[in-house]
Amino acid sequence: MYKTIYIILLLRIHSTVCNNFCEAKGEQCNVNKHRYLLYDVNPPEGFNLRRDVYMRYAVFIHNLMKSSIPSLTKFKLILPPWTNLYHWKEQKLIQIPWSFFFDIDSLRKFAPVIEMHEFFDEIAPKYTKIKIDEVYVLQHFEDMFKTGIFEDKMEIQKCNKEIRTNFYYYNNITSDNIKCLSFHGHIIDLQNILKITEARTILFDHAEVALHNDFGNKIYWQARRSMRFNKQLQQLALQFRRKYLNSTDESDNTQLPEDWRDENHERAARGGPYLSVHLRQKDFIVGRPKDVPNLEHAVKQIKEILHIQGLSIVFIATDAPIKEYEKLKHYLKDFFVYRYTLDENLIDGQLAIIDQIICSHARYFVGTHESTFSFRIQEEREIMGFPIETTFNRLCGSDINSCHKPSVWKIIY
Ligand code: GFB
Repeated sequence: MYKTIYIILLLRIHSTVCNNFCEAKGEQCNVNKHRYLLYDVNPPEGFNLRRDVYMRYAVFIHNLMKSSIPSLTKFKLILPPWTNLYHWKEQKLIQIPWSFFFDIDSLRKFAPVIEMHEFFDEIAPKYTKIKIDEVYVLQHFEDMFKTGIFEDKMEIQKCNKEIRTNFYYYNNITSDNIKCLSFHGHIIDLQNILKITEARTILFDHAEVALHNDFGNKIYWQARRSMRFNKQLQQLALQFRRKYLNSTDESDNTQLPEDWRDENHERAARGGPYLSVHLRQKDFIVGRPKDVPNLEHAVKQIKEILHIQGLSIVFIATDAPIKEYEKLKHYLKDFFVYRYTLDENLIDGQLAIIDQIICSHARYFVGTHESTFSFRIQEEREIMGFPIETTFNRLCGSDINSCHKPSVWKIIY
């Protein structure tokens, strides 16, 4: 009896909040209406850091779904389209959906995410303009860097820099309500904003400013495991492995269940009989010679690893220009050297993913110091269950023969 009254009371309170919200907007009220969380990242950031920012917001939304506050459980996360990435050759590529790279159904098994075009369909099927209800441009507290005293807090302040007023390179996505939010802390603190607003669409720009809440724990790894690659890219990588690298999931013991939620934590992956190398060059070779090798020094290290591991096939993933790769191949002429170049119809980001998939299936992997591209390969290998010592390896910088190994980020179930 008391229970029934309590539930009715709760429903009443909820419906009043909802009515206020809908009426204020001049819309017909619908208690089931979704709310939308959008985010975007500092434009120069690369693909693999953006993947990390996605995970922060996916975990955030995943946790909101468990909230006891009904209005917080209505959020969907909008996947920000990929535009003009700094490292992509085709600089005019704009608004590429996530499905080009990832398996969206798999992402949805972790968090309620939708593509931007689905958001358009849901929120404004009849309109040509979208005005985001509230935009918060995250920025660092300038005084914290001056004083060196860092504490978790957030505050609406004057904008430190010029801000964007239309979003995702769409002229028709704007807002009349943009504020700069100085922020230091973890992403969970953003809940405080969502709790006090009834806005239906909220965008956090420069979303990378908010830090992980759950870095490296079970939830983090669930989000990471849900980031399965687009099936077509997986297939292309598999064909290449079969054709050139004598590698299949059956022989390598790298089969994963169809659904990431059925994965287990057995460490039994063997990998294909090849060494994979992620050799990050371009901006890395200029800025970090002590940590990133030039070609000659990379070759010396690759030969040593091939010798120690008893392997004769090497797969190279690199952003080096083709001429540099040809040089490297020449230096390694006593071995079988491969690079993925088969499909000219793929865009840079897709080629990069195929490189990552092939690297992740090798018997032994060596990457580049502090490259997020290499980190993501290490994570794939953790998911497949490779022995630690075949994964967390890096090339040493030019003329340095021995260097610290990368930190080991073990998977948690
Ligand atoms: O992925 P990413 O953020 O890794 O940026 P880092 C590097 C981009 O370069 C990739 C291309 O997304 C690819 O487009 N790329 C790098 C590669 N290595 C390869 C490769 O082996 N194969 C292919 N196909 N493409 C960060 C940048 O780079 O480094 C930041 O994101 C910043 O903006 C920082 O510059 C210093 O972590 O390596």
